[in-house]
Amino acid sequence: MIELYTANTPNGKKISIMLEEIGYEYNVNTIDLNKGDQFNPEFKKISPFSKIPVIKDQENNKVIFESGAILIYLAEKSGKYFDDKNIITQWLMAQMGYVGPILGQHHQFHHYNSGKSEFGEQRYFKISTSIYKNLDERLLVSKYLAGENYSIADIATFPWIARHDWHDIGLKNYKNLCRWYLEISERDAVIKGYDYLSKGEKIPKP
Ligand SMILES: N[C@@H](CCC(=O)N[C@@H](CS)C(=O)NCC(=O)O)C(=O)O
Repeated sequence: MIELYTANTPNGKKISIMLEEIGYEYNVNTIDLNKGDQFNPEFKKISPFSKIPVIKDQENNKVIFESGAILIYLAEKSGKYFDDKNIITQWLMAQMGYVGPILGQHHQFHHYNSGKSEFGEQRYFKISTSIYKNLDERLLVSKYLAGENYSIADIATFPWIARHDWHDIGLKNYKNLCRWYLEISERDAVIKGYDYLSKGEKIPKP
């Protein structure tokens, strides 16, 4: 059994999707980020930067924070979605260090705080658009991000692209990215992991 400490965000959904993909039992512990649960001293003991997601593996009491590290841990434990480690690690790290942080800033300036900083809005819109283009180019020559097989790199990237309705970049205009997105959004585990609170939350259509 895996204890999952999470919230309804792209980084959180990466892990519920992975847990569904590998068929592990898990118990959801909701961290209410609006109420500041992440700053609770008990939570900080398992999450040094006060961020979700975190897991605790009840089988061995291991605690893992950072979504990329959690995906690697679960992939190694289950033996799934991490076959070609070198290439998968590159695409996973690109998501962790670039795609997620930039789209996260785009959410801040364009979605949550629009009108507050023209510079911020333009800067992150421009870089986010180039991320769509770069992912689209990759998916023209590769079925999945890291090659022919679905991997933890796709699982890490998918929930960020699932916020395309906030991005206003036009997912439909990026045919290969759209093809990848639609295919992944039809996977049973992805549908279930996306709606990990069982509230009927649907994956946004392109
Ligand atoms: N690099 C971290 C980022 C985690 C992260 O930024 N989590 C956000 C939600 S998506 C969070 O916990 N925010 C709470 C806060 O900043 O107070 C990871 O991928 O796990």
